[in-house]
Amino acid sequence: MTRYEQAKNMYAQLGVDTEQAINTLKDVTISMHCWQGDDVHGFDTDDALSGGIQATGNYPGRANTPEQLMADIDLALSLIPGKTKLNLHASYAIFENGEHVDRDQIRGEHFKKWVDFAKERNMGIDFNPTYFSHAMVKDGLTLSSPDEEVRKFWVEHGKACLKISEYFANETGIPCVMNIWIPDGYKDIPADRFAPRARFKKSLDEILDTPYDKSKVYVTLESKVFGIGVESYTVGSAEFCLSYSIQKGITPLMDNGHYHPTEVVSDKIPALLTFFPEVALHVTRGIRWDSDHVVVLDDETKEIAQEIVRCDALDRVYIALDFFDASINRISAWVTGFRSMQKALLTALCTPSAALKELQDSSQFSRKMVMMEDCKMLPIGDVWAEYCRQCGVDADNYYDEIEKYENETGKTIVRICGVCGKEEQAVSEAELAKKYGYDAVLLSPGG
Ligand code: RNT
Ligand code: ZN
Repeated sequence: MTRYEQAKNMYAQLGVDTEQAINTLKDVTISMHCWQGDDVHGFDTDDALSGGIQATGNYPGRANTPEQLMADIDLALSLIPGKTKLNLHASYAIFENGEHVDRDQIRGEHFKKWVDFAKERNMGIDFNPTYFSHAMVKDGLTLSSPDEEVRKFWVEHGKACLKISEYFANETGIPCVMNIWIPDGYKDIPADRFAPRARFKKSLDEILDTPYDKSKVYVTLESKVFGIGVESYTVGSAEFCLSYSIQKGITPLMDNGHYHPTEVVSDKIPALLTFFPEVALHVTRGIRWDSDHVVVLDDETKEIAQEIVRCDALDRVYIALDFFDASINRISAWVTGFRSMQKALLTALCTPSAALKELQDSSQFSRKMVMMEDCKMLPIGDVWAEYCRQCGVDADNYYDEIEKYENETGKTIVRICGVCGKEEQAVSEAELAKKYGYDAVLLSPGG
């Protein structure tokens, strides 16, 4: 008997059908955030990342062009089992022939290359208006700004993004989840907490009252508790976003980096599913703050997956990942994050949930605890290996291939010898590239 066959029997004794679990997992779509590949830079402005979020680290190999980003995504996709969807930000518009329009004017055609890319790979596309890293973010405010010119600009951006989302859905034949997140807030104690929220509501109404095809575009609203530079107050708080979503009939999005450190999104999933037909997630890993570390197979990721599965809500939860670690190989970060989320889901699907629920309902709490702990020792790794085998990817060691690509593409290159052939002190990729007129700069591994 193979290891998988042995594992399958062990699970069967608990009433778990591993084949069914594997097949179910194959059908779960997880949305792939393009912004992990280039530290949330995008292609439409040279503005530094703003909005209270930060990508830290200077590992070489950041994608600088759409072509590089697409190639990087392709390698990641080849190492990720299961179904994915492309998750784009508006800032990843691709302008051609010298054309450039501002974010209030962008149209579907500026994303045609992404549509071609997605269609060739049978992927749907999710979308995000980009309310950060832009000159029209005035004093950190967008849709809640008291400056009508600013507020209107961003309302127009939201409307433009709804149209683009419709275009994605029409082109791919797959509905587009469009997520709205704004960074608006204040560093210090506000003198007025109400008016900014009233303006945010008005702006959202103006965007969403513009007709759009609700059968093709699913709008979600992401809340946040604080950001770097907006520590005292965020306009789009949890209560604001939940209340707005339920009133407007849109979907709330929970990013598990966006709550106080002892709050857990896993517990919030069943609470929201009681009231909302659908719930959306940004799965991430915050360390001490919303640090957006790569998702790994930790307790909360497992518990989030358990809740989705226990609630029988795989078709009611839109799962997207949201992290950006610039301190390690970015393709590896994607693959590890995706595999971790899938491992968590597989573990949940291989849990005898019906039996555990029965123990809870009959107040057999000691037995429930024993069974939960026993489940932790089950050979889930063998089921994972079988899932990977069936999906045509290796269960482990995927880093070798990434390293090979890293060496071949030359994006991760050697530190430039400048003029005299000596090693140059690396400042930043961009700075060196500018200095020497290269597209990408040569940095020594680890340098
Ligand atoms: C920021 C939010 C938001 C962004 C992306 C880039 O805190 O999590 O989702 O990370 O839109
Ligand atoms: Zn997020």
